[in-house]
Amino acid sequence: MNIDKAEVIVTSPDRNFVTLKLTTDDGLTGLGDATLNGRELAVVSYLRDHVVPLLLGRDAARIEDTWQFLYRSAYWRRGPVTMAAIAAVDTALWDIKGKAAGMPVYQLLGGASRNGLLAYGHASGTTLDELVDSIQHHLAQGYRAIRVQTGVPGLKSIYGISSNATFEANSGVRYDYEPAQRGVRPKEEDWDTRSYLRHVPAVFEAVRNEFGPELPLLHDAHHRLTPIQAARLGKSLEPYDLFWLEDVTPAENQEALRLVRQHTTTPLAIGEIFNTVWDYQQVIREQLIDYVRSAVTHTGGITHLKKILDYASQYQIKSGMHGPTDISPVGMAAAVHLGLAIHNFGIQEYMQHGTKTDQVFQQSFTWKDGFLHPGDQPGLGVELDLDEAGKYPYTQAYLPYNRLADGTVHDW
Ligand code: GCO
Ligand code: MG
Repeated sequence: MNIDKAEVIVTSPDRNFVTLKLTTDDGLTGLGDATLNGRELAVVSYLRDHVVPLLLGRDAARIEDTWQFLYRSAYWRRGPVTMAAIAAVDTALWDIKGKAAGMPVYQLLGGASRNGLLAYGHASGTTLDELVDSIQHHLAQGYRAIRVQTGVPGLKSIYGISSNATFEANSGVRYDYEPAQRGVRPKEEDWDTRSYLRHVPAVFEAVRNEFGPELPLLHDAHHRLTPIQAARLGKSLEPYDLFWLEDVTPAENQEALRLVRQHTTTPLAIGEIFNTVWDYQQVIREQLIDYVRSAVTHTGGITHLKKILDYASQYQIKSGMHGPTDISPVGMAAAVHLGLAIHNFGIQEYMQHGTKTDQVFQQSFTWKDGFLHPGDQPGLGVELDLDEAGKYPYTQAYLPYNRLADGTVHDW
């Protein structure tokens, strides 16, 4: 079962996606997600120019060996572009192995450890009324855990707040947030940490008063705080019993979390921009976090993320895999198979893709009563419709960035 064909497919139904499709000489196909939001074509080149020539003729059954070969033979290691490319190959090979065995991928990973995956959705509002409406809308759809992002008085636009009218019109999905904007320049947003820190606890108090103590609530600070500011936020949110507080400090400095940890019992999640187990070495060993945020797509695939999560399990740290819409349905399916199989699953982020995306990628994972299940198709259970994909050529898009009032660039 050798790899006979390797195609890199770029499509932009509701947003850009990069997909690797491998075909074996006995006709099996496998898909892998290689989407790196705002830097998509860098991964396309890495795959097309450097990886595809190495794959042709290789034994498709040798997943671990292919991973080690691509990682070690490049000499230049780690980094989001490399790890997204390796992830796509790895995921496609798991898809093929599942199809060859006639089994869904989660069976190959040890079988189901639970009936389904608790998933959280993104509620947001510029005002409290909008936020409450957005939470109600998510609950009505079936979500049983909610990420809460709020506008801050005095700031024009801020991470995590959906501009509903446009998003709904474009994709059919209401009240979900898509940060990448199509265009030739990134959008500039504004930021003020003191206003944010003053405003957020009052919002959580209002949300708890409205929705009661049971509903799991999450919040993403998106890398914006210093360690002492993060410690203060965690402490001030303790009365509202958050499921997690995410990315409180810039992810590059993992030691920062020591200080945060000393001051608060609010659970911490980090890792959506990490790409290997080495990024997690300290935060797992020192038990500085409670949830691993990585996606299969950005962390070298199922093979490598499973190793990270197995390591985390020794410290009672659980999964909280990244699942915004910039993870394609292929990347989502991979996450759902992995999450069903591992023992230390925590929660799965789940933003629904738009209708065009669902036409390009035929998916068999299901979302019912707030829980995801990968389904029982052999492999990952996702197929790519090449004709549909061909209708939507790549469109340049950038993530926004931030400036403070005096013009200084700040973490976004
Ligand atoms: C999340 C993330 C995303 C990222 C996006 C960048 O928690 O879902 O923070 O919203 O900003 O994936 O591409
Ligand atoms: Mg995040």
